[in-house]
Amino acid sequence: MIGDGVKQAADALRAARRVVVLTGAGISAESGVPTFRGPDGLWRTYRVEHLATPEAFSRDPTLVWQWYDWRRGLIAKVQPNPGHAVLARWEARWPSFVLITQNVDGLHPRAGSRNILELHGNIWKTRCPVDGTIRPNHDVPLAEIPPRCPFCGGLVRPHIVWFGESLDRDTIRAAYTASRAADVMLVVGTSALVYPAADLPHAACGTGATLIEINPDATPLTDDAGISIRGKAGEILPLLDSYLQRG
Ligand code: BV8
Repeated sequence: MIGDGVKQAADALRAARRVVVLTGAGISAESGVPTFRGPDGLWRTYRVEHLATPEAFSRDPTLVWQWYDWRRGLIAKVQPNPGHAVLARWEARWPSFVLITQNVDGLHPRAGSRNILELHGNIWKTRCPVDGTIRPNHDVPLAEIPPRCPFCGGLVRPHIVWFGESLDRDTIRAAYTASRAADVMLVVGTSALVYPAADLPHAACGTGATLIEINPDATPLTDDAGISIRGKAGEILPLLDSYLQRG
């Protein structure tokens, strides 16, 4: 029963001092941002190897930037949902609270979260491959496709981690440190298929954290989750928050 899971989760969170949350595309689904592997997911329509790899970008930077420009246009029209808002409020609730997200949509910072580890980058930033400069870019649509570095004139890329690329070392290290120190790890809206992000819950469990999963579907993490709540983030997180408020 959802109610029992939510009550159990509230009890575990109330007793915790160090809380880590790992989010995936599912937390943005109720805002209207398509997920990747769901029935209407992006990877159903597009071939990931044609768009989200460094090889795709060097082969056809215009096509890759057209895809990101389309996604940016879509994300610019949506708002964070109640699930994002709860996680933003929770930042001040525990002595240690770290939000780790796989999402590149920027909806967590827009909802007010500040202490965020963006494992896969951010669709609202570009990076110059020549000098590595990362710049915010919120133009919708993009002023030029493909966009160029204002400094060196070279092609800039999305500041996003593509398949086959390593994550930022400091970011993934901080994510593992937070996961290993956690009393509770809440995993919300991820299919838990992409590594190394999908390894973080195992790292948390390995050092004794209670794992709570919120997802309408089962995932490879479900069997390891001490508490698994079958539901939507935008509904379950506010419900969980109300249980926590009751004390
Ligand atoms: C790396 C950027 C070192 C693009 C992304 C074999 C085994 C293990 C690993 C590998 C392997 N072969 C290759 C690898 C490594 C590879 C990998 O993990 N591949 C997987 C697919 C097998 N990983 C990498 O390449 C990473 N780098 O490992 O470097 C290296 C180097 C070379 C070779 C090997 C290793 C880089 C990974 C980052 C890739 N970039 N995106 C872009 O976004 O534009 S990943 C992509 O998937 C997304 O960014 C997203 O962040 C990520 C995870 O997806 P989810 O967020 O989970 O979304 P999904 O749609 O899958 O699921 C949504 C979930 O929400 C579902 O469960 C659904 O039920 C649920 N849901 C739906 N509605 C709701 C909901 N939940 C709650 N509420 C709702 N309302």
